[in-house]
Amino acid sequence: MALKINSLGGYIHEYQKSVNTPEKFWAEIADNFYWRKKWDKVVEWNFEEPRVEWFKNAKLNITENIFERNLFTHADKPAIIWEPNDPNEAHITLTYKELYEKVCQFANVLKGKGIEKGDRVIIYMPMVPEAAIAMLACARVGAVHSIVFAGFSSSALADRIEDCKAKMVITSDGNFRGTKKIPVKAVVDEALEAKSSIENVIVLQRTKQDVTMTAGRDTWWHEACEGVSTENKAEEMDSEDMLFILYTSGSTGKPKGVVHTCGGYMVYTAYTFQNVFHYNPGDIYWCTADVGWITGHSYIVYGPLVSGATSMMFEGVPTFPDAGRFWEVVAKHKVNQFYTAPTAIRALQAYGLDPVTKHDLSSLKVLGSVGEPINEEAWHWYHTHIGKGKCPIVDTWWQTETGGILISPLPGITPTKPSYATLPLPGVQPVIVDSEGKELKGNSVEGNLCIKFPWPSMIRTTYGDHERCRTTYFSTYPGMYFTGDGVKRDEDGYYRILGRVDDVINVSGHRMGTAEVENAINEHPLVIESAVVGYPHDIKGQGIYAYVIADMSASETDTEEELAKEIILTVSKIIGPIAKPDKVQIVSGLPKTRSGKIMRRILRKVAEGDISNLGDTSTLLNPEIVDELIAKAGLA
Ligand code: 7RM
Repeated sequence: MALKINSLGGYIHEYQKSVNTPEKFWAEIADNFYWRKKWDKVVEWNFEEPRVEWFKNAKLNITENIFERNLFTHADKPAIIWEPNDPNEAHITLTYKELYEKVCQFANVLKGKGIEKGDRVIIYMPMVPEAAIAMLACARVGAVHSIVFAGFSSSALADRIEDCKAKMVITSDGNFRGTKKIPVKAVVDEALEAKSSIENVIVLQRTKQDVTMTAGRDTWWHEACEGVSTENKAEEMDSEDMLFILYTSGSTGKPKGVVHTCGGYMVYTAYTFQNVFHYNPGDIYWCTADVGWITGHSYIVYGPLVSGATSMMFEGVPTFPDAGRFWEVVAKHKVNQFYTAPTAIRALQAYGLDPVTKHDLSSLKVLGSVGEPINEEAWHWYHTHIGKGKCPIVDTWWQTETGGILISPLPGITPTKPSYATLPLPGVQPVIVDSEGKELKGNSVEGNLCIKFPWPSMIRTTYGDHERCRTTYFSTYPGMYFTGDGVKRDEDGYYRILGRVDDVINVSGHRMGTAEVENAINEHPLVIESAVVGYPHDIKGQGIYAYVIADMSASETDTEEELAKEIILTVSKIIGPIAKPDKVQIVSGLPKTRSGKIMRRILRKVAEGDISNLGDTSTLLNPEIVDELIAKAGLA
């Protein structure tokens, strides 16, 4: 594919072309893909409704671009190399031909279970090749997959099933993670206890732990595949037909179903994959994300596989059997591009260099970072000790809603700068606005990050509620997509992402709405009111700090410590362990304005442990509460 930019001049040229003649620019890139029918118009859009259509009336199937288009040249090349949790278990390599047959077979299984184009299918699975097979089989038959990260609780899973009215769940018996065996099917069973739209559950056998199979509803994956043909003709999809829904947290209590469509998503993820990682044929590429997040969708499965790349999938965790596991796997498979999250780098940094120097990392060429701002210290450690000073770091900024990477260095081509995502990729037009929505032009400016022109993989709608898409992303600054992130453009024009400016916190690269966590806390019977804020955390980037007003008199037995523990358990049950507060402070009140709004700024300051600059608290409805907060946080 002639998609790769090879020089700084090439980047500048492509960037200018993408701004001056975007339709010509994207048409030339899209020409490299296999379309059953080409588009009538490259892009049609307005950010008022919003309505965004790319490659209008083109017909395709993304899996034909992965398989049929490449089979003559790629049949025997590895598509997926899967490394299991336990290093003593054998790894699995699936060539493009083998993966193709498995996808076709499972596509036939889906059809046999009555799944048709447009039906929603929930995937709730560990990091095994079958998770990718399930995704691709859905895409093959035109079903819309919605992956729910397997760490979410049964009630979070049930909410998502209900929101998209899914017909099927694909899951596994259990999940190996480090030394743990986590029940997965049992969580699905709990989610399906109440009446739901689910007709069928397909269960992959992975851990061989005991599960209950419900007759008429549940089928084992291997039994469902027995005797099923490995030939399947892909469903014809419109460029703007839905490919998948992925739920993500925002500033309200209820996660939104971000909708991505077929044509633009395919073109953009493949284009950015090849350029940002500088992937060359024969390279082994490894992204450590989970397929439950957008990074797994775009840069483990779709981007790499549409590009004919070899994509590694890892089932385990960075610290099992020891903190050298990532590096052991890099050495074992001679990984060339390695893509992970700052939280993982910081966690491993804490174990020192022994686990690193034991392994031969000389195959590495490019290192990537994603999910949260990477602090300078972690950047340097990654650069020096993992990349041995010779691998460019691509700090990739993007979101579930953007579908693909928007701001990132191109390795070896454009400069890097520690803690900077640096420059927009071709086709991306960022603008910085102040709180009034005035564009801040020129360099050395700081404000809110918006994008003023559409790119092919951008969000199309929030499932079932288009108005919510409009108000969340397109109404704050009319005519622009608002990212929710603060940003600085430095004196050289490089972008540095400063973090969220809304009520979203980023815990270990996972997005959590503070309102979502508050809703969960409020489910505890003794809780009257709660307020959640993020605070700086050495490893996770941000930790979760919960202030809780509780009616202790309603219960004789609870001490504050016991109550805090119960609250943490409640959150774990309602959302999942990733949303557990790191600190719970029981308080008698929350600082409020006279109109009853919680002053989160004060709560954030106390959580940070910084009580200088609390500002004028005298206008509060209850100024005395501030002293109590400070005293209870041990800061007095
Ligand atoms: C890919 C992903 C999106 C939010 C985003 C930012 C933060 C992501 C970076 C980053 C600084 C980065 N999707 N974020 N990447 N902040 N530098 N390179 O993470 O939807 O789960 O999260 O993550 O705040 O808005 S996401």
